[in-house]
Amino acid sequence: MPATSSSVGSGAAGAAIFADSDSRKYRYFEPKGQRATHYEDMTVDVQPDPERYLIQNWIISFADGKGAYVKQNTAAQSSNWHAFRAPDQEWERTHYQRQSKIETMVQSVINNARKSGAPKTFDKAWVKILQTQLGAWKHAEFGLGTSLMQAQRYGYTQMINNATLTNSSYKLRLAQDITLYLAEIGMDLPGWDDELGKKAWLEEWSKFLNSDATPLDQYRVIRDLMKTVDRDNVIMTHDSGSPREQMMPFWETTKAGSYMGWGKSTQLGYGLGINMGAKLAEPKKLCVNVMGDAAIGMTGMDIETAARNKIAILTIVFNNGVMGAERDVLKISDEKYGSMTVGGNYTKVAEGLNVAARRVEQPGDIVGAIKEAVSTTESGSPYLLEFVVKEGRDFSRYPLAGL
Ligand SMILES: Cc1ncc(C[n+]2csc(CCOP(=O)(O)OP(=O)(O)O)c2C)c(N)n1
Ligand SMILES: [Mg+2]
Repeated sequence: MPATSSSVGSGAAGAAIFADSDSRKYRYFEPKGQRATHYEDMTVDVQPDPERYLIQNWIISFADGKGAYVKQNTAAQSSNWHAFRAPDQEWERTHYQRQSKIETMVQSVINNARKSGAPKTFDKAWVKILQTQLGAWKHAEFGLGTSLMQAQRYGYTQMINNATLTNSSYKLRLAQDITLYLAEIGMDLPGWDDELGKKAWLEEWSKFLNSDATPLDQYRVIRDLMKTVDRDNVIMTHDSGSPREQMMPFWETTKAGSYMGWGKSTQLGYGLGINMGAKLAEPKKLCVNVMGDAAIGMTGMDIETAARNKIAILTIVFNNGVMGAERDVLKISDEKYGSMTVGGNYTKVAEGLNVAARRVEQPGDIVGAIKEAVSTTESGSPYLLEFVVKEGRDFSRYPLAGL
């Protein structure tokens, strides 16, 4: 009779003796070598597969019946994906270990160079190369990293996804390492200008940041907000969706803890709660959440909580009448059901929930409205500022589908 946990009375490993308990063979997979490597132990069969275990086929599938992971997802083909092993055998732990080793190495190279006074002997031409060429290289690495990250979505098995992702992460890390390295050595090199890249980038974006267009440009609102509030005494946050993409690159913090950036695809509307939490923790600071119209649609009634409890937050709504961030991914449902369309008048909603509010449509009114909103929060009441904005899918990042 086979042993079961009830016949044995314990589910602990080793509590029962099975027919093959003493077998020295691997039950689920054949290791490449004599023994399974740690990598194999940790990654093989992490993803159940209809060809091996899921006799009922994929438990989740797309509307057309296509399973979650199908071989056609990737142009790379194999007669046996199960046998795939990444040549570098990387998984999370080795990945973090290697990265931390690299960081330590970079840091000690810099420390040693500093100790020996190396920066003073740097050739001028070499400094130029570091500043411009090496400085440019980080962008290429970043681009490769984000593209690889995107590519893994189309991988067939998690073994492939894992291999692609760890390598993508190395690319992003290298971009970051170059940035940090240049910032670090730049401190020792007279005349070093690590603002060069940033200046060029801001110039490229100035037409949005300084836009007088109507419907308003989100970047113009962010620029004016940044100029108007006392950035030393704020806690900013953004919601999921385009507002995150718009705020993250351009909001310049002046103090640690003054920006709560969060979430890849976090629940829309979450920022409102985060912002109330921030205000409760730091009542003297101006706490601002920048959210889209779909985002406030998810949780917006909670501004009444803020009014009732005198949690004097500032909610900024970018009303573009659409779920802009979903433009690439909701094509069919938008054609069939108009699912992208959202919107309404959030100023009226706010007023109905006892929150003072103002709807802004003209660029010249932005600053005045922000000042009015801030002074209301200073008097202890929440405020909602609604900006009527363009759809706005112009993000400062490499184009990737889905947010
Ligand atoms: C509860 C929830 N539903 C769906 C999503 C997926 N999602 C991410 S962004 C987005 C649209 C955001 O629209 P909006 O808040 O209006 O911002 P916009 O991109 O239009 O500026 C959706 C539906 C999510 N993150 N959370
Ligand atoms: Mg929207």
